[in-house]
Amino acid sequence: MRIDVVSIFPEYLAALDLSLIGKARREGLLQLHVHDLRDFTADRHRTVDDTPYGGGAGMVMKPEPWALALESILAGRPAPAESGSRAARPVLIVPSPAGEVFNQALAYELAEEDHLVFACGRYEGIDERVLEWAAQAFTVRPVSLGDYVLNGGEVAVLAMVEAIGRLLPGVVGNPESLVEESHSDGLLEYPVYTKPSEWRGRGIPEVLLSGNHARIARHRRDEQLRRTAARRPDLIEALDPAGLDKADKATLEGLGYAVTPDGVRAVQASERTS
Ligand code: J9N
Repeated sequence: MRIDVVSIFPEYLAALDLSLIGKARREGLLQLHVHDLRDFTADRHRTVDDTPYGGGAGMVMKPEPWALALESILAGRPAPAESGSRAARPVLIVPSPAGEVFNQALAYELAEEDHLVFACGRYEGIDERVLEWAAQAFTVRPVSLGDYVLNGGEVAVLAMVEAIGRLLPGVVGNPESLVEESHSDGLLEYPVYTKPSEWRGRGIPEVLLSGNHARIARHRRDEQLRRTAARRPDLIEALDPAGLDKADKATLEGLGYAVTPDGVRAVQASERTS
């Protein structure tokens, strides 16, 4: 996969030289290129922003530097290999609190693409005409990291590139660690423990020392359900009942949920029998 990032703070993306993603780059599994938007300005002050038409707070990113930066990225794409073969459109991801919310499903979807381009806005945003114009050559996707406000897209890009990059073939050494983790089954992960078995007066659940793998699996599944009900009741209500076994249903009922073929719903305290 190739990823290009355009930013007025290219040094912000230096973290992508480190750890798993840095290793993937050095091994050629991921080609990542960071571009300074100011290199695509033509004035002495390398101006990237201006005041908003219609008034209002803050500054808006000017369109022309964005068009020149994106055109230079498009110009660097390899020509289609043979006549009649057309390369997939690159995807232009624009971090924005007004975008669709990034999640693991979107990470998997984007990990299938050949070419991602991230446009990091600052200030109050990028002139909307850039997104309209870019749709001629890119699939444009405004994406939010979550319902909170950042000063710019760079931190969102760090998170998204890490989430996507670790799904690329060969990046995570043991691919089994990708399937067992949080959110892949719609539940939060179970709590984990390591040595010593007693630490500062605190033990660990006895069952983990039993060697009984079926009981351990059941205990962990119940901990996932309990934790998810406590922290993310929205995920419990989104579960597909077809993916729940008898013991799951019993645990959920004990946690105050009713499980029917139609779904899982919270039972009002006043409706509960036991
Ligand atoms: N989720 C999210 C994105 C943002 C941005 S992108 C550019 C400025 C702010 N805030 N929150």
